[in-house]
Amino acid sequence: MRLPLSIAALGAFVVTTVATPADFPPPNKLPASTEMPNPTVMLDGTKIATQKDWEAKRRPELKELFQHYMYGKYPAKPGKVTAKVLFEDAKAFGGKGTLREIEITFGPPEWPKVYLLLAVPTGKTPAPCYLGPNFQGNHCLVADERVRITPDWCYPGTPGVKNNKASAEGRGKVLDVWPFEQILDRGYAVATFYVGDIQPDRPAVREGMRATIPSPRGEGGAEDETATVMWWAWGVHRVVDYIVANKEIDAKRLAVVGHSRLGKTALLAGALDDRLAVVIPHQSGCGGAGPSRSRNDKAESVKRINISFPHWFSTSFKAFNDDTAKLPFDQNCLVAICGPRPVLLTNAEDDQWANPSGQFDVLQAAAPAYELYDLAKPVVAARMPETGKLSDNRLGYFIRTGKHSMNPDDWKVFLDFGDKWLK
Ligand code: GTR
Repeated sequence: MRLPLSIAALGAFVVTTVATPADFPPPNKLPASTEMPNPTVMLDGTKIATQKDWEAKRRPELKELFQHYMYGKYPAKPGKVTAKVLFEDAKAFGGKGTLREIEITFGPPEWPKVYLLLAVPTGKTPAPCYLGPNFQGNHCLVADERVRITPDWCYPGTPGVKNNKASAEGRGKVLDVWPFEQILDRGYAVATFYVGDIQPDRPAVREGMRATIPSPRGEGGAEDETATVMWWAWGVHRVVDYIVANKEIDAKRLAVVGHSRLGKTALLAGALDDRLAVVIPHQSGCGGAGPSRSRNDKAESVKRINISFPHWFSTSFKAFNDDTAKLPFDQNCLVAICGPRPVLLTNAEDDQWANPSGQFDVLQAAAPAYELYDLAKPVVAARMPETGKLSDNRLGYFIRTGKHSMNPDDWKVFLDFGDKWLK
């Protein structure tokens, strides 16, 4: 069945003809390929040769395929997004910026709200902005005593968290993951929210946005309808709804950033929303910018991630645990959907779990879609750049020494990439 399908919900605002999920075969009936599928070849084998056909046919098809087989359904966009400033400090960070916490409300009153911590550089508005979800809770990221402490489930190991509950002990204890001052110093605004506002990271508990839909519970806590990474990406889009209406921010210059599972989120959020001008999944690994068809035996596999984190991806993704060759896409196709917007994949040598070399392969295998556009060439480096050296092509790459973390050195690279592509 091929139907005119409105994909407005995916942010593309065009009506086009694409295969509907009803056309998609069950996983065991899909053709096998040990190579990453070419993003410019349709599911039925038709080769896409123009930017127009890419945007009208293949890009929408890929968005449907990723929802159907991996992340679950993109939820409807709420009708109205409203914001309330909870506090403001116009002389934050020694006068370098204005800091606010903003309560963002959408949907019916009983739905979760997002608490956005936003800093805007003094005298430099409208400013470009880095935005994304955080693991720790806003109160850990800055010292201001007015920042709200989330009552929701929190990650163990976070400063001040006991029995998965945050406390004032964590205030200002994690200053280098989202280094507000460093970002302001470079002339950018920064906006982040605790990811648990949208969906706390535990399977099979009907809380957060998961509790708002009648989703049957999948096997082992997997979500049949919308999986957790998709909810997180959708939450990022609600922040974008607010940000683009804020006159202090330049709506055309937004970069989405996330680390690890939140890097998976950043990539998905970027792929599904053109308002995000630059996409930076940091150490995102399997289910993010790491290939599902991995050749790195130190890297996390699809099977392993599906067993460890059954709720991150949809039930249908489990069908590929022992046969990733059947996947009708690989993560290169998710990067391709971001095109022609710049994407930067950042990694660390000791973080083989996130598959740094596989991510470079993904970047190269996304290039055919970018090459449909009239862009400066090459869109991607010919080989992986040496450690510590940023390849700032439109499909950019960076690897540093060290381990799995997000720190001010990484932010220097994110900001350098922004200076090239957002200024
Ligand atoms: C790991 C997981 C990775 C990555 C990481 C993180 O345990 O296997 O895929 O997401 O967690 O988010 O820190």
